[in-house]
Amino acid sequence: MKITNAEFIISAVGPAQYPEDGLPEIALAGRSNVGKSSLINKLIQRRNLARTSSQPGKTQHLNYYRINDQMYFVDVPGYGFAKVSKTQRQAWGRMIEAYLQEREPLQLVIQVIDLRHPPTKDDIAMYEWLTHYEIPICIVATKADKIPRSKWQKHLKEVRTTLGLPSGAPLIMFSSETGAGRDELWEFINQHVKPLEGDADSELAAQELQAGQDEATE
Ligand SMILES: Nc1nc2c(ncn2[C@@H]2O[C@H](COP(=O)(O)OP(=O)(O)OP(=O)(O)O)[C@@H](O)[C@H]2O)c(=O)[nH]1
Ligand SMILES: [Mg+2]
Repeated sequence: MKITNAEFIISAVGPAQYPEDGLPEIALAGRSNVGKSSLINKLIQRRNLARTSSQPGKTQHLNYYRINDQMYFVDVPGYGFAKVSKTQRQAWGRMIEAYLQEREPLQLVIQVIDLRHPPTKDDIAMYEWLTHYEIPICIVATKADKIPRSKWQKHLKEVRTTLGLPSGAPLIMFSSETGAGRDELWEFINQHVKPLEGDADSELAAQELQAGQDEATE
């Protein structure tokens, strides 16, 4: 996928601030510090567009990034972050749940988990919640560079078993450090996210998306 344009749009605190142009949205969900923002940066090949940090809980709003004027990546606050007040955590929870359940342009949730460890209780709860609401989901197991290649399969299997992923459910291994899994994830996105229909611009965007896909599969 060739990224011609990637822009930070807004750090939204609620629906009133969500974009209104109807472009498809892909949300990144996952535990604090698991590597959601780094994954966005790697996908769009910008070093630091999405803010990353070694301190968990940095991303506290829904951060919108517009990619090639075709889609948004929405960086969702990490779950399981203990160092904020309970009230604050509940407020975030409500906003995120409402967003995930009701947001019309949302076409895909990328749930990011850490390949090094078995999915946590929070990961499992999130996965079950998303599947319960029939939200299209792709599991991405990141930080693959942190474990030896010889152990990848074993860890992937553990992820599948612990989450109870049905066979055929998408699970992609990733590393924001090395870029492993980047092409595969773009291919998945291009196959599963439908471009906005209706005007000449988006027709063109659809063609470009297709071209990007062809490029990725060559
Ligand atoms: N080695 C390695 N480190 C990574 C990878 N992805 C993220 N990290 C590191 O993990 C830490 C957290 O990454 P972030 O991308 O900020 O995580 P996040 O999920 O956005 O965190 P919050 O916004 O706090 O929820 C940073 O120190 C990153 O450099 C990866 O694939 N490999
Ligand atoms: Mg983040």
